[in-house]
Amino acid sequence: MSDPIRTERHGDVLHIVSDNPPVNALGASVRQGLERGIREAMGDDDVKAVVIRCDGRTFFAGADITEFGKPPVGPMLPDVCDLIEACDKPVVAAIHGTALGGGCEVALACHYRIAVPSAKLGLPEVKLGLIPGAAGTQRLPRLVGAQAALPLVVTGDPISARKAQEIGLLDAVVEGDLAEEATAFVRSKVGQPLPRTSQMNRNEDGVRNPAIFDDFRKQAGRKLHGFDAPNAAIEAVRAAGELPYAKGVERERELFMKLMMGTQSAAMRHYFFAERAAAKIEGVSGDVPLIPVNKVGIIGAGTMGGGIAMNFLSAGIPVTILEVEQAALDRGTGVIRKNYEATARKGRMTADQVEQAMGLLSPTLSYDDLAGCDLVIEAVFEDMAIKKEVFRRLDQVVKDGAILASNTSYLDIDEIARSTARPGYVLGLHFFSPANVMRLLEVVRGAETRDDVLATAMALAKTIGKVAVVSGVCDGFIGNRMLAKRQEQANALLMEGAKYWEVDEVMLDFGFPMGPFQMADLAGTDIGWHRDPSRVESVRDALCAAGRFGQKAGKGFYDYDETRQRKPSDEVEAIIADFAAREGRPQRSITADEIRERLLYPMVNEGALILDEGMAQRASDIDVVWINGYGWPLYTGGPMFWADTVGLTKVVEGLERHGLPVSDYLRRKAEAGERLTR
Ligand code: 3H9
Repeated sequence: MSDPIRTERHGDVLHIVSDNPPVNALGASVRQGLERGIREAMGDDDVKAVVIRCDGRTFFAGADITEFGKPPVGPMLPDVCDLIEACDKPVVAAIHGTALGGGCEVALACHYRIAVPSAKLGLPEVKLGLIPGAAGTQRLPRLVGAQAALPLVVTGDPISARKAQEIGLLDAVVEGDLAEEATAFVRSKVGQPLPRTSQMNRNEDGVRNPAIFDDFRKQAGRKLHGFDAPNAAIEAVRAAGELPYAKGVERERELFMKLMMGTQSAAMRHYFFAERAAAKIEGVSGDVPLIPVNKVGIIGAGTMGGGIAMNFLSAGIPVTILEVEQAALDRGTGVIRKNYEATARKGRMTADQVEQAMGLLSPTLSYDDLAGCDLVIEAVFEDMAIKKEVFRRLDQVVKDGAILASNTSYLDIDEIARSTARPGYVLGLHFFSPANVMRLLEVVRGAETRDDVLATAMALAKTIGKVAVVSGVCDGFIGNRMLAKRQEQANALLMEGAKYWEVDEVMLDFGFPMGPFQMADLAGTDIGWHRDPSRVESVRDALCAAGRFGQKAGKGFYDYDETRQRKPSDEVEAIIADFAAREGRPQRSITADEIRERLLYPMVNEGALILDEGMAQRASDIDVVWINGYGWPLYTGGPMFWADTVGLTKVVEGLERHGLPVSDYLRRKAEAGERLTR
């Protein structure tokens, strides 16, 4: 492997330049090169100042995550940072792209930092279940104050160059050629006292006013719930005020190492690579030519169709939306506008941007207006006969070579495709509700779906900010197929004596944002209901017959008050008791452990089946689906990674103990002592 670090002389200024694609991660050879470069500068009297910069698309985007968990190779990043800071000649970091994590810490160790206007700076380690580990939590507060450091370290969200300059993280934002600007900048500092971040004292704000830490914790509230790293991050920033620098660094190290050894960080690092792996399609090369998508058609302006449309409008792609009646069309477009206006009121969009997005929307009642679309997504009622009819019509009017997609959440895409003369151009695009908000997109690959069609869908997903996962054609695809197994057990538990709020509570404790019965209330208990109140064959039928349609009706499994606070309902308890008695099931008290195992282990088993059948490309794809589509807690890594941390033997034993099926695939993996994920 060639050396990723080179040095260049620009007169009396030494440039240390990294070229380590794709993101200039700070792997061992980069750290070695940085050390060599600084030593070269220190040992050469002709060098008066130093610039550290990167080739390629970005400044150092962080430590090399692939090295984590492997035997360390020196020099370590904290030592490299200390060496940079100790340099007796001014050193400036010249930043473009993203200076993240270890990259931001290298910049903090430099005496000065300048950046181009488009640059972003951040300490995203918490997103990997960590805190900055190269003195970032100690240097940053000393440079910008604890108050300004907290959001950066605790939320991990990067900030713009302008904002960084405002808080004092950047010394300058420069418009011209970055290398030249940096040379001139650092040359102007020769002979001046060197500002060393570790010796600064703006962190005293946290000592004068220690309430800022608790206030911040309160403010961040639920978002941090269950995650270890953000609390450790707050503690580290606090330590920066309370302890001398060297002691603070020790404290950071302790916290960092504890997190690094824990399962949360392992899970979140797994997720980081899982999300990126999901974008890759097995058997399809990365350079298959994509089909340009400049205009999208959407059939159905209901909640789903409208939400889907917003994704494209927000990305600047024109949308033609079709309904059968003018009233429904007006209602649908009205809701889209209302949603955008609500976003604008929250300050996340300007009034101009609202008009721009709405200007790209063409409502229509005529299929003929879809003729020129490159992609049409159908979001009509979940009924095979209706879908087939829609696809037959689309096939007739939409130009050749255009993609036809269904947003079905469980119907057979192959059967839908066969109703057209272009099955190769048909696939499923399963959005999750609310479709303008939820990040997950299941891209369903039919038996005949062409490679370029699939690759186009995956690329388009990225353009509209979705995390896409490829699924094969099976009932419920990846997500809903596994959800059905959880629901089956949730319902069975009620019949055996578990209370529905206990079941929900166990899932909340596990880290889900809501339990299965809260979810039923949110979605509406009447989804798919036969609408005959005299036909009561299930608890769900009984709820609907009693007008308990869920949150929208103010009552479902729970009773809701005006603030949507939920309370268990006596009426529902009586309904459930009645059904349990009818089934003749003996009632018993059921432990939280049993509830958790019976809800989650069957999902793992179903995931294993999905893998065995090739319906998911890899175990980590299943984790991506559940984390983004159903609120599975990120810090457990998703169902497949979680099962690996529990131990597959234990999962199999649990399934057997509860009399539940075990797939051959899961049993084989358990017996071989293997994992589901890598
Ligand atoms: C850290 O710094 C800890 C220190 O405090 C401790 C020091 C002691 N390492 O995302 P993309 C790969 S923790 C290794 O698709 P984009 C990525 O897997 C780190 N590999 O591009 C992918 O590979 P592939 C803190 C990495 O343009 C390829 O690069 N830093 C790393 O959409 C392209 O990535 C972070 O957490 C890495 N650090 O986004 C930043 N980063 O092509 C993590 C990326 O084989 N990175 N790869 O699938 C990011 O947020 C985004 O990658 C970035 C670019 C915004 C930079």
